Amino acid sequence: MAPETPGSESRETQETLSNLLHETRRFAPPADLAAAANVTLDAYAEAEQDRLAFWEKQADRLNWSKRWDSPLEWNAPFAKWFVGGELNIAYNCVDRHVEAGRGDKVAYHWEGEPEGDSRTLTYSDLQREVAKAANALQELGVGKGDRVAVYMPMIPELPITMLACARIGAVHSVVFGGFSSSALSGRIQDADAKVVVTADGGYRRGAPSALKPTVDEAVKECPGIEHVLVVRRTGQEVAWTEKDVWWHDLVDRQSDAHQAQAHDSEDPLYILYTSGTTGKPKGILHTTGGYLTQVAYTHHAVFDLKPETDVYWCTADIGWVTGHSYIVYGPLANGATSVIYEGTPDTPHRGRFWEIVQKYKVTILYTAPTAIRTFMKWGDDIPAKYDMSSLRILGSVGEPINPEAYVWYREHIGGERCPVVDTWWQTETGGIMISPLPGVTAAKPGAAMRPLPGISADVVDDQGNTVGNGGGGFLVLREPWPAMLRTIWGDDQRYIDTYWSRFEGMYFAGDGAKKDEDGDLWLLGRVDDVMLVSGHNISTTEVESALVSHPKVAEAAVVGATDPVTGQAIVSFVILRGNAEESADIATELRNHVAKTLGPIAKPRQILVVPELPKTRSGKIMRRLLRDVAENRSIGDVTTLADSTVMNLISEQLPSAK
Ligand code: 6R9
Repeated sequence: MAPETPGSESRETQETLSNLLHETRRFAPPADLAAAANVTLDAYAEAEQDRLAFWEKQADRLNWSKRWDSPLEWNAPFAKWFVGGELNIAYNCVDRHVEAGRGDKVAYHWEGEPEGDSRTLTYSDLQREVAKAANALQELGVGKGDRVAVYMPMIPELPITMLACARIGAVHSVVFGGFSSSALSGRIQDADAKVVVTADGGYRRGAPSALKPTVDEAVKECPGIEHVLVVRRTGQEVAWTEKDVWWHDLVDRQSDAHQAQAHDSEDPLYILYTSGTTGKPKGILHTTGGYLTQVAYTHHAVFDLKPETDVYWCTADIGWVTGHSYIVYGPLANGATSVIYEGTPDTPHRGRFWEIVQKYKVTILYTAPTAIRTFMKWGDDIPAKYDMSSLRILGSVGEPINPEAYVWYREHIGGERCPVVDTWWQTETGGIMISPLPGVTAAKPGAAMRPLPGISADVVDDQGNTVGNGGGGFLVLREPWPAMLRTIWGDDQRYIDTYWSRFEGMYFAGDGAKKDEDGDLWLLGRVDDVMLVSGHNISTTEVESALVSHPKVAEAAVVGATDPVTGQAIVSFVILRGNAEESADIATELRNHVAKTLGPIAKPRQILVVPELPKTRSGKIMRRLLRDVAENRSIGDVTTLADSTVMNLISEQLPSAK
């Protein structure tokens, strides 16, 4: 990390976040885990000494058809990693494990949402399926560099399609199965895709949910689409056009052998759109060699993956970057055995996740704070019914994890023995950047702790100066990293403007962060969400964490609403825990609790008890919509909400809560 300067001046600036939360709990790694850990303290020193040599060593985890000439070409802000190297990602994720005699090892335990509906795919199975799908895509005329849009439920054909694209050098663009036809057509048009792979539908909340009609709508707007390849998953009736072809008609008759070509280290692998709050979605472009290197290394390091014995489960949707990097590419590159679950955690009952952990003896679980808070709300007695003694490491991603949620996760899911790794990263970073190492770090609940070996992250003030310990400001990345986005698809200027213009020579992540007294990093939410109350910048995360630390609160979202006296005032939306009763003075109780925990400056002006919060499909709270409610505006664009009815529920609640 960059040298530190005293933080006192920078703490005064208006642009700098107030540092309110003090957390003193520490959880050291269990001794046996530390003793056998994949990565030890030495890795930091090694990477510090020679960052590029460190990443070259990690690139050697992969099988290269042609070795690179140089590790990095940095034409800021444009990077090329492992320049001149060639490899095939599908070969690295699948074939090489089969060739090494591990073909019978399970790659995926797939669990459908309907109970009893499951499939097991070994690495040999996956090799055959990917080869057939690659042959099928080629028969449809898909070649190297062509874009393939993917709009599918969480079924095995989804990773198979991604790997088939990677194998032939086609670029996949996976679009969340919950997005509307206009969101889908916009993404198809932006990437100029020529094929869409989809399914008739998928299962969600106990019922088949159609996908094909949405694709039909979207394709009408996309003349560039030549074929639509359709998996039969639910057996629903579907309309059919001359562009449509069934997966079972085309793929099943293909040869299960396919010769993989080597691709350049910088050939595009995929585009993934991030919605952002304004403007059109950004097509984040990832390439081949550097991306696979970093996701493989971080999956090995952060989850301490032992491929022979671990059963790893990342509960994310594959349509989110977390699924790309940590369900598909990282785990497969490492030869892991993973679980994929198609459905929702409460179908057919609220113990479904823990039933799956018990069934497959899952050892590593990677999920999101939003899910953890939901489980807290449902009650401790649910996970207590299952045998989860197989678990050894727990991960969190997607939002800052509130200390209370962290402690609950550790205790009620991890049996107080499993380290929790809070992993900070973004679609743009491609892989995990800041995280504890489970065998090394004495982790603090709520802190992402330190940049991983080989990564240089820092917190700067509004002038771009590094803040001292105890200071807050903006999270930046100082050096290029292997899995970094290469650009925004078709728009280099927007890439420069969005990420590389706020601070000279640094990548601006858009997140607020602080360094505590030990120099450990805490993420404080998107800077767009920061509230300015009586001249103090206050992070939404800290106030939400204070609310969640109250025994009656399961979830909280806070926003700043215009206020004649304080500039902005804090308005809180809370969901109560399953067993908590809504009493007349709950608002006073919670306001006082926040004042006691963080200080009077952070006391919310209003507390509104609501049944749900607006979230994206990856579980991030959409504070923008809550600001509309708090400021009595009509509610903005809700197209990326997981459940578009939520805003009605909240609005209905308002008069009584005020
Ligand atoms: C992987 C992913 C990125 C944004 C990021 C930040 C938030 C993700 C976090 C976290 C605090 C963590 N975020 N992980 N904030 N602690 N451990 O989520 O990618 O969907 O692109 O979102 O998510 O705000 O900037 P993406």
